[in-house]
Amino acid sequence: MSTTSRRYAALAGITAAAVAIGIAEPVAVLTGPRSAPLVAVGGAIVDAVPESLKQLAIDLFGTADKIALLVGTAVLLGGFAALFGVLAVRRLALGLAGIGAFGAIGVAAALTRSGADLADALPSLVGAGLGALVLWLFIAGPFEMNPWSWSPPTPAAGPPSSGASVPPAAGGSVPPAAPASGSSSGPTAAVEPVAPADVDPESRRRFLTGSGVLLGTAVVAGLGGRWLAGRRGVSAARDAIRLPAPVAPAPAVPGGANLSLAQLAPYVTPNFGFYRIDTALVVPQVDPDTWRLRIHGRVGKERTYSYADLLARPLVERYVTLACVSNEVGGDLIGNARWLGVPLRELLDEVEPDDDADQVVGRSVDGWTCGTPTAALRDGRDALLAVGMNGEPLPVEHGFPVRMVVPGLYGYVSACKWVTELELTRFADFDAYWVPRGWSRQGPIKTQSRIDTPRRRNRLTAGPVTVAGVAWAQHRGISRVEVRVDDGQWQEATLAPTVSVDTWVQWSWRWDATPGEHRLQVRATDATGETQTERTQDVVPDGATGWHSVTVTVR
Ligand SMILES: Nc1nc2c(c(=O)[nH]1)N[C@H]1C(S)=C(S)[C@@H](COP(=O)(O)O)O[C@H]1N2
Ligand SMILES: [Mo]
Repeated sequence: MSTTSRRYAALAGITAAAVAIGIAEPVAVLTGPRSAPLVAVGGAIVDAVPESLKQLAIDLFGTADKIALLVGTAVLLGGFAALFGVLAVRRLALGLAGIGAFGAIGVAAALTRSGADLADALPSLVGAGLGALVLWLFIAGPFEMNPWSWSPPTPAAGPPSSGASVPPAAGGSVPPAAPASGSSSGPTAAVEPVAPADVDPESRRRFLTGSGVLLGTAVVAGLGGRWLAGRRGVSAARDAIRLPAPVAPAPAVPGGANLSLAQLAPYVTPNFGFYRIDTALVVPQVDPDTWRLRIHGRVGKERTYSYADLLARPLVERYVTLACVSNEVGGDLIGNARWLGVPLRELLDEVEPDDDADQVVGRSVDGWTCGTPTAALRDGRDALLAVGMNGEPLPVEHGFPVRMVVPGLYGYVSACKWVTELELTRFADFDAYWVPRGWSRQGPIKTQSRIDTPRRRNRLTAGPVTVAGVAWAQHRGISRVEVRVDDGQWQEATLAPTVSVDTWVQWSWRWDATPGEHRLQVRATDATGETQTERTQDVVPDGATGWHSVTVTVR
């Protein structure tokens, strides 16, 4: 097979795959975005890949890891599709089998997502069916496009797929030697395609126009489907919500809590800049009108609450700093917001948990789970079933309509977004999502500190330089932050005021910088008197440790 024919064949395969995936998107508008094959397969990959790989993806792409995964999946798929096209020229059944296999993978992925029903198979089925049709059109159908099935003048060597569509007159241009180079692997094998010079220009034009039109259709259908799905989302319902005022408002942020330095994270993280971590490839769209929270399991009285039930209760508002266990030393997977919600303690009191129910499993609408110690939800800390974030209904990607927020615990064991179920159980009986994937059952936040300014590439001049950053030990509080330069004496930094022990605190230190390269280091001590350990530990299994350092050059 010539390189040129192989390229055409690959294009036919890619076009077929693009049609399959593109057309599946508008179908998924009916069956739900998670049933679209690309998202379903991507989601299955997210759940299946080893933790180390996932961490690598977060390291490489940060919070763009999902886009990277979708693009990666699409590129890989394109490669296979090209291969199927080439195979199809040799034997159509092989190409069709390839598309069928991928359709089956799409169906399997869509059906094994939690909460899936049979209809979720539809986008992959329709897509694979149309993809197969396109491949057939190009390779052997009425739209059959040369060059590969070019019919040599001698009928004996004619491939079975070359039909009446080959213009007989053009046959005269085929050099008589061409059939001699043909494969002899049986009646279904295509003859070795002729050189590009022998391609019927009419046929080639038709081929390129056809694949161009189909590729365009696939892109329009794909993007159109996504757009439609977005319009069917819950942003309109969210916009219509007016949250009641809290009966217990958050304490005012004390003046000076925010040092307002250019590179320093603001004391309150705006919603648009708040880090986002979750396993959801498409953001769950949960209608607040039909949303329910069921609290059940090892309880005396199982209860179910609606969104209106929650809003009718006395709401409290609290600043709580959320942190991700995957945050590296010096990393930015941490943010502080003002959360409005119902104290979880009150809801748990109403269901009367059994004494041995030491774990509360929060379950999201997409099946993700976290396991929180029941004690942490009942010991008086401000653990909330949150409906508001910084004065707005929860942003959709931060868990709309309702999520959990628990001061002092990493998000993976406590901060269930799109929560729809709380199950009282025991740690001995159930492992939540990340536990079998190598993470610790218990996830108390470790004392940490970060230098936000100066940064490595800043141009510094000798003289006074403000070194500043944040430190956190949620629910214990920070009592001291120290900085040192080039392994010198630890110097005590000034702590800015803070709202409560549940949030981070800004700190600053005046450095009399001298010319040369210097290493700045920071460490914090929590209110129990324990100083952050120097020992470095990776984020797995229960959070990174070590001192953050920044090396700068002063002129
Ligand atoms: N439904 C759901 N909730 C989730 C997660 C998830 O994957 N799915 N990830 C958790 C993790 S690991 C963290 S750190 C926080 C992050 O919350 P944010 O995205 O609002 O910052 O959400 C938690 N809640
Ligand atoms: Mo996390």
